[in-house]
Amino acid sequence: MYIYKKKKILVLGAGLTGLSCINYFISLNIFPKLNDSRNLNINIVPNGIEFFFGKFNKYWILNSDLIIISPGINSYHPYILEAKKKKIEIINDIELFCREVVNKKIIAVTGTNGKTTVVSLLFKIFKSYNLNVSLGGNIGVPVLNLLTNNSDIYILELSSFNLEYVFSLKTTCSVILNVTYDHMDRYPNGFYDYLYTKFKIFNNSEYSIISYKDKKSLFKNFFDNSIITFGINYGDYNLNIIKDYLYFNCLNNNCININKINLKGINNYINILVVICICKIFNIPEKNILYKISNFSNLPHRFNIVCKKKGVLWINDSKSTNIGSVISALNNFNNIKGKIWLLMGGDDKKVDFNNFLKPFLLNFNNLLICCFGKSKEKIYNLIPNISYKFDILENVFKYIFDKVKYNDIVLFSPACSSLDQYKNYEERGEDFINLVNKYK
Ligand code: UMA
Repeated sequence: MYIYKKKKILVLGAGLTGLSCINYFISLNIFPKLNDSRNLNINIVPNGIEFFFGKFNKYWILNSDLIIISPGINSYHPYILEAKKKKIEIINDIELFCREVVNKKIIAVTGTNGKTTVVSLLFKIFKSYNLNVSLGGNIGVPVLNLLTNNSDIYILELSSFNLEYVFSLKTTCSVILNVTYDHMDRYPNGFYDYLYTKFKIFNNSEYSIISYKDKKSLFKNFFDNSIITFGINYGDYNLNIIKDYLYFNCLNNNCININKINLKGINNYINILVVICICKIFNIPEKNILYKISNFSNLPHRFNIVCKKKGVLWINDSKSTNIGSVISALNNFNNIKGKIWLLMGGDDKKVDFNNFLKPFLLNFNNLLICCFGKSKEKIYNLIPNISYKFDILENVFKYIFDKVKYNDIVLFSPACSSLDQYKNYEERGEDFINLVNKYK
């Protein structure tokens, strides 16, 4: 039982997470302070809460007993570093949640890509089996808002930011789907800093699930044999892809026809494998699993075919905000007849593209890269002889629309965050769709 009364509590960040924390404390009859470095509309502040908007309040930060930090706030901010030096306790909303739900089953899913697809599909399957289940976290519903559901099982999508300040996470099942370079602007000590943060998801998990490939490479010194692995052709839970069929070693009725499911692409087939693995741990009948897999529509902006017009395939993969996702998208086009027009750009989050992305792109002899936005120079300079640069996405369309030919693919998989030119990846994806419809 944690006692918060009499503590000087500060909630940092007044977005979805911060406000859910404020409401949680108010429900305990505790009134923390609220601080956000942006000038926000004061109407969002609940009655009785003292707030400070416009900059971080150094005095408040360094004179608190407990700071609840939002995921969007950088741990390397000088005031946060100073608070850590003063040994002020810093936790996040996930930690508050875990302290409340000690006797419930938690499934926690992290990974650079695929988290939302996996948790959404899992949630649908669990619901179809009438389990009392809730879904939240990075997917958009702050976890503290789930407490009132009083569920038996909580499915949590956790980003690396969510894992930074959580200490009491205890799960039935934790998964790292994949780890590739991302968010290097938040992890100045580099990739391993990001990797170790993700690894925290296994600190207290009954079943730890990870890809066979990542276990052998990235995490080779981390595990004993208790881990469950998954992968294509290898791993405890494995999948073979033969022509139009997915063969799963873990299903009795073991194959799925890929023409009968909406989730497309190799990465999505792996996501399905992970979902099956978790469902098996929870003893969900195969008929529920297979029925929901066949009915599940791909989520928007994730490798969605916008249209095929005059033999040209236009694909919106705006959710691709890192190297791993553009590599997965391109992996689906190893043997195509036409050209691949790859549209990349945005805020690169200080990730180095030379290490993995450039050698991968060089494998394709039919690739043309159109780069735009803040990172256009950086992307252009990777392979200048096949690249073109533009300020905005519409200029890309003006250039390519009369050059694309039958059998070509236009793949909008930006590999960068959208925040330099758009509100979010959804707005960027809508822009792409509108431009396809305008120029096709
Ligand atoms: N803020 C500051 N100073 C800063 C940074 C932020 O004051 O230096 C303030 C902002 O002004 C804003 C508030 O903090 O008012 C925003 O907080 P936040 O960025 O932590 O965002 P929330 O609204 O709380 O949303 C968060 C997640 N955001 C991030 O991780 C950046 C949402 O994930 C999540 O859906 C939500 O909690 C509910 O749990 C979004 C995301 O982009 C979708 N996630 C990243 C990703 O998927 O790549 C990790």
